[in-house]
Amino acid sequence: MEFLKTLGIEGINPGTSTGRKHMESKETISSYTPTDGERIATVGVTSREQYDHVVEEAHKAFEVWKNMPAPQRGEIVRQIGQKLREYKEPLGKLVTYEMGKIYQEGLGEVQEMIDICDFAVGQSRMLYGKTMHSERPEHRMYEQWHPLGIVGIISAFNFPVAVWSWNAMIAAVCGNVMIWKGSEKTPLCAVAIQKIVAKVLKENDLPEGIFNLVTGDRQVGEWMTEDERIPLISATGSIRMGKEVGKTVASRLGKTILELGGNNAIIISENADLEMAIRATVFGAVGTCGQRCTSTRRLIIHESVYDQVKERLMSIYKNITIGDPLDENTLVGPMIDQDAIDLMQKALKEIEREGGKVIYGGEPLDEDGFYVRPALAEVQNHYNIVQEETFAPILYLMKYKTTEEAIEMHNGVKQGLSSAMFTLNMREAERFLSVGGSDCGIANINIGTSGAEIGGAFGGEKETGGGRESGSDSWKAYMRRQTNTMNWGDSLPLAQGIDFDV
Ligand code: UN1
Repeated sequence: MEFLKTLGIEGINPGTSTGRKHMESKETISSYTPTDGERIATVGVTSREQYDHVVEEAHKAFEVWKNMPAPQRGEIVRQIGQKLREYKEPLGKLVTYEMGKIYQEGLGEVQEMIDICDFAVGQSRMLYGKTMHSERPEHRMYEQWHPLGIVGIISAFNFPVAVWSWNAMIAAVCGNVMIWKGSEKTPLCAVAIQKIVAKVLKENDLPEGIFNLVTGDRQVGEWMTEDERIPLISATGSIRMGKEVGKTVASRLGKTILELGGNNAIIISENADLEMAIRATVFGAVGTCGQRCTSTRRLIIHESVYDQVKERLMSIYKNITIGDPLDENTLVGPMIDQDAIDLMQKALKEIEREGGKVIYGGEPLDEDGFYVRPALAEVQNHYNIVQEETFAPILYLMKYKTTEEAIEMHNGVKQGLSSAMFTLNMREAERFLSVGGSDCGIANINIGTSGAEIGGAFGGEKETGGGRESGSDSWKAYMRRQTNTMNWGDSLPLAQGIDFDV
């Protein structure tokens, strides 16, 4: 595997992955490739002692980093983006090999990192505060944004590198230092990124403690969420995990950015361009083997086009190439592991038990690796199983008659991440985007639910957690706002005209 060598992560990788070689770990976790279930390498698990060391190093690095002008921090991020461009292909391959998404998506994920670097470089000159007119004479009032300190980033296996970058690159230009806990299912991706970033820091004579990596399972995550030295935790993952993180961090009055599960739907209206709708649906439902938080899970189809859509989907699903994700002809790679397959199988049984019908696929393929045939099922929106996010390529088909009914079904779940409507009817489209329409953080017309660009704020409502990452003004969540009032006169007028003479 040439790309492992290029990235300097070939073979067994002892020691903790913080880049501090003198601290070797006793415990290790293994990285497996879902393509055939083989072990690729082992990575050291961060011990409590190492964790505390990392926090101290981060703290020291903050003193350096926060005092650098923001555009100079932007310059470091620019260099990281440049290195990611150089390593785009090997990194894309590693993402594919360790996580299982097809190579096109692996490359896309690295591109997403490059894009956020570019965005963050610009942002480093745009950490704007407002100026206000004071009610008092000879006073000036304005606000400034200061960094928070250490930002804890907990990311999931499905986007093993990009989610870190949306948080880390924005937080970095804001002046924060980072401690990243990647998924224990994709530790090598995190190590590869850490190495690239460490190189840039070294070339610039900056401490590696600006970007830190810790490795491990729940335990390491708990140290972070309980740690008062970390003012902000940004966590991506399941709703169950997010509720725990939210509770723990709230109990110490820390801040969180939560980006949790979705139960994303596409409404296909009778006014849709059906071919476009179907293409978007298939990419949304089977892309990343149904393991994106933005994956299309529910299809709400107008009754007049229901049969047509169902038949087209069945025929496309029959021809989807499933297999080695590094093979350019493959459209669907493996799921992450056996547990993921088991959960999918359980969900398929539940569908039938609740009265639904699996009309296509679902079965694991008889091969090494964790391959399944993506499934189509006819269901009712209120089924318990439909109300849940099953992190697998199962697409639920449902029928509607009126737009009201479609929107009600659409919003009738606990999650609120991404949503889409396919229609060429302007009234219907505007209605979907209006206050009475989709209740999600992302709402699209004539594009699917997944594959959001980094320029917009990414995240969702309800049990999706409410956090926003990436573009727009998401940077504000990584900073503390300070309101400043400056009296340049020689008297001391009080606000609200209060008279207080001493
Ligand atoms: C995720 O699955 O956690 O919109 C994020 C998308 C990607 C990000 C998905 N840009 O599908």
